[in-house]
Amino acid sequence: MLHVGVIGTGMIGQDHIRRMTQVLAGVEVTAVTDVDAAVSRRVGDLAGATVHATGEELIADPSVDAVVVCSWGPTHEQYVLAAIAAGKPVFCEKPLATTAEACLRIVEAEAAHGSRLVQVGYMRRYDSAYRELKKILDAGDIGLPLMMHCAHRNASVPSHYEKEMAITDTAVHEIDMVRWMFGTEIKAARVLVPRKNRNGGDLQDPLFLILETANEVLVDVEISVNIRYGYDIRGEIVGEHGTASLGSLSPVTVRTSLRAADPVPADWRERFLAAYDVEFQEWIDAISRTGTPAGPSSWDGYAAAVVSDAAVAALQSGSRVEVSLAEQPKLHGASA
Ligand code: NAD
Ligand code: ISE
Repeated sequence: MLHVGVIGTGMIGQDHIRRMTQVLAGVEVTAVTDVDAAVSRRVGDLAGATVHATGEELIADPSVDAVVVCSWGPTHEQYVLAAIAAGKPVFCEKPLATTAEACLRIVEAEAAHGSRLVQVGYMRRYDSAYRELKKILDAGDIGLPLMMHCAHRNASVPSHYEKEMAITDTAVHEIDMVRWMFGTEIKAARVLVPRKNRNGGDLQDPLFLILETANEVLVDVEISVNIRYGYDIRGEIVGEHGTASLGSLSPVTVRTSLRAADPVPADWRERFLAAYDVEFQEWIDAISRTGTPAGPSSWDGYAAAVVSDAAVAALQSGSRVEVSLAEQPKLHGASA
């Protein structure tokens, strides 16, 4: 049985605690913490977990074998570094940290530790539709990939959501997915800005992000975060002699009153429900078997942050911005 401590008991923290206590096997949530003590007390009592005053106290708790970080992005670095210092595996929700420099500090601390401890919550890699798309691509069924068209649409976003978060918090999922899907780094980013959605207040919404991969695939991502009608994630790869796209979201279409309708998910919890389950079960199994995670690494978290920084710079300057990565440590695949 893997004993897990969860830092941050907000929306996704509660959802991951629910799946670890009610859905998945081989795991027990033994400790929780949140800066909002009332929330962590309520969530901890429900889960039958010890409630700690701070993340550091939770990490030091001997009843915690592994740590899950679900607090706000700017707090991720301190907790991931503390878990590495304690030698405990740590699953960190995306983004790994909010700056590329902070992500690099995590990569370096893990490399100095000498074995992998960190996994980042890029759950699209566990979604059955994205996995099928990659299988088709890798089998060569549509020829070499040339382009990919994506859309990342949120019905709405919380009031603390700022302009750059369309890239650093939202499109960062496509940035990670593209690196994984095409098995290559992203070399440059551009951002085009259409007229504003009047639902978006001060936000520059939508945005049109263009990524260039190192092997010359062009990827466009429409990022709309106030589209009202629901949560809609799209992706179509254009190959040399065919295309492959994420399918319809619903196994059932309802036809009535001269209309045909597919339900649209309300938010990420509904759309990626099964992907989060698979992501966590694979993480629990890997840590229980080997003590080492096998999913998206701190290097993946770092690379996504560097590309998202380049995209933010492209948004601010209106120009094409090249991506420049640090040297990859041996632990993450660089050859000696
Ligand atoms: P949220 O605001 O609902 O919850 C965050 C919680 O962290 C809050 O309860 C807050 O009090 C707590 N917190 C803040 N600072 C803290 C600290 N120093 N120590 C302990 N707790 C602290 O936000 P959320 O939507 O649950 O997002 C949390 C993280 O999960 C973010 O990094 C976000 O990007 C990520 N996320 C990922 C996905 C995904 O699809 N993988 C979806 C949503 C959110
Ligand atoms: C949120 O943090 C997520 O990660 C969701 O998957 C994404 O769709 C949303 O835009 C983010 O704010």
